[in-house]
Amino acid sequence: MRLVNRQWVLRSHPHGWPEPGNWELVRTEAPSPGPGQVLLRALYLSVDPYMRGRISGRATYAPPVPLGGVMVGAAVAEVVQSDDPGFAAGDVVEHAGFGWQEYAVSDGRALRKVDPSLGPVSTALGVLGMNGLTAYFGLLDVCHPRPGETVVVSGAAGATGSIAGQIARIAGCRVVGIAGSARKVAWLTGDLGFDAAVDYKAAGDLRAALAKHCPDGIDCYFDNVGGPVTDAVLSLLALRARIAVCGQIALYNEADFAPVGPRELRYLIAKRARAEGFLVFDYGDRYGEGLARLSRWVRVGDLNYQETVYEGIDNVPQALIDMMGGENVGKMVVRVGD
Ligand code: NAP
Ligand code: FER
Repeated sequence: MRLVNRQWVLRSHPHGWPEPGNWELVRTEAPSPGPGQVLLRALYLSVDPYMRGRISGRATYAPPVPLGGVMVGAAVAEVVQSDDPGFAAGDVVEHAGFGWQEYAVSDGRALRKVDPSLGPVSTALGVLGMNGLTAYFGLLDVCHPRPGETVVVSGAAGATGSIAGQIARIAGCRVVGIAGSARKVAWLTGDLGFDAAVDYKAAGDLRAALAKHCPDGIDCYFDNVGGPVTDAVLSLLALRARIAVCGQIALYNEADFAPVGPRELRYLIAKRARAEGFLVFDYGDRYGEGLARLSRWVRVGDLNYQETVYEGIDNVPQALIDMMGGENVGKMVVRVGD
């Protein structure tokens, strides 16, 4: 059986915003599984903001994708053939290191089995995967929200922010979201049960709009975006506020470096506030706990989610670019197989 494997390889490093032409779709022969290995066929590929760092040519927390190398990325995949007794043909798995391609071989240890009874299998890339876990640990472990406190989430209608805000609601907090369209704001205050939400693109004076919804100041800030949005939030912190620095997507496509550093740190002084960066991978030994609680909240209807699904391997680079441009509501994934 000779299977054709289409793969996206990196051809050039973007300067500023990426373009599809930074990658090339090549056809190769699918790999054969070795002893103990599993052959996988992609069902859904994930596009994530961290990918912008991996194509920059500079080392981040992980090595960069080399020119000519297959683009990194997580996938939900179906087991085609298995020489690992823990996996059988037909099993659905999540593989963080799958890459932007149709087929991959893997060691069983890199795979997480996906339970299709929990919801669409694509959720293993979002609410019941990396984004849900990021929201769970970032909010609960870094922000330590207490009932009655005011929690602000930026990037609130995205894969991570939409979950972080709902966990804050479940924790008994007053939740205010910041997102980039009227449709997103309506989703946050409707289905997701946020107490308020602000469209940062339409607000004009964002600080004033937020101040109206946060009369006692902001106790916790789950920051997905940085930039001018975060400037506005920092001026409204409450005493002993906690900030989880999850992401700074507003800065990722700035050519070379952000125009200025974290601008408004002066506001942390009088409020004795704490800002802390975190990586979800540091919580690897607690993923079981996180996934169990996230699954339960989804099952009982406490946690809502949405996905934006692009079709076909041809569209993976565009999906990444559109996600960074805010075209997604909830998690952006690309369906590449049935
Ligand atoms: P996402 O929120 O689903 O998608 C990105 C969103 O960012 C877009 O939909 C867009 O929504 C918003 N955005 C883009 N440019 C912006 C700007 N200039 N100002 C304000 N908002 C902007 O993506 P995600 O995967 O959940 O990631 C969200 C953040 O979490 C990213 O910063 C990512 O790097 C970070 N992250 C961190 C970890 C970790 O371990 N620390 C793990 C996962 C993700 P609008 O329409 O609202 O603009
Ligand atoms: C992310 C954004 C940035 C992320 C990791 C980083 C896992 C790390 C950046 C660096 O090392 O400079 O979404 O997710």
